[in-house]
Amino acid sequence: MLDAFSRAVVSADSKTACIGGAELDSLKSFIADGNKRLDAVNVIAGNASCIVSDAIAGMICENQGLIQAGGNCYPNRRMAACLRDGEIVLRYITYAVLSGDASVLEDRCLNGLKETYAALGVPLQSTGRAVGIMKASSLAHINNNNTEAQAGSRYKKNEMAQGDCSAITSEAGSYFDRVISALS
Ligand SMILES: CCC1=C(C)/C(=C/C2=NC(=C\c3[nH]c(/C=C4\NC(=O)[C@H](C)[C@H]4CC)c(C)c3CCC(=O)O)/C(CCC(=O)O)=C2C)NC1=O
Repeated sequence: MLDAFSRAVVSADSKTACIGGAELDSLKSFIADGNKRLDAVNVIAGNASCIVSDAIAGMICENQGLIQAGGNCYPNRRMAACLRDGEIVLRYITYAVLSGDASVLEDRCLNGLKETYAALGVPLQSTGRAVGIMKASSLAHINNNNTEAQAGSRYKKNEMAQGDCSAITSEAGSYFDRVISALS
């Protein structure tokens, strides 16, 4: 498992080189923008149960066969496993956002997941859709532009500093995209 710092060390060591200019510049911005990263993690983790349950509900709403006999969210035991998997995926994404590196997500969550799902008959496309909804909702939370229209009675305005979140948004988005592509 790597993070932005250990990744720089591993990459320098593989070239038998000292940590140099470009690597230090990228670490400098990692530190300078650290509070944005912490806010992003906090806002996803703090809204995780809402983000997960909304995504699974949305996935089922669009494909109700999932909760009928023969569907992979039927009976409740499977529904619970699906919600749990949504939480697992989102949790590993928060770890990746925190460390600025996807390896924790790749190694501990995605490695072998597609094969596991294939063996269990868990539909990959539906999982991808749920992850896509979690992505939209998480990125809205990072940018603090989640709305009452989207969230209904569960709407919660997040208290955090306003600023340019474009870099952390696209980085966080890339971790969701990794999950989707690992499952397709
Ligand atoms: C550390 C990381 C980690 C991951 C990622 C993980 C995933 C994981 N999901 C599983 C099952 C499952 N996963 C789902 C998920 C879904 N079904 C659907 O229709 C939806 C599309 C989707 C939810 C979005 C379901 C229904 C099962 C149970 C399948 C079965 O027992 O038939 C299983 C099989 C064992 C079990 O049931 O607990 C594993 C290992 N476990 C882990 O420890």
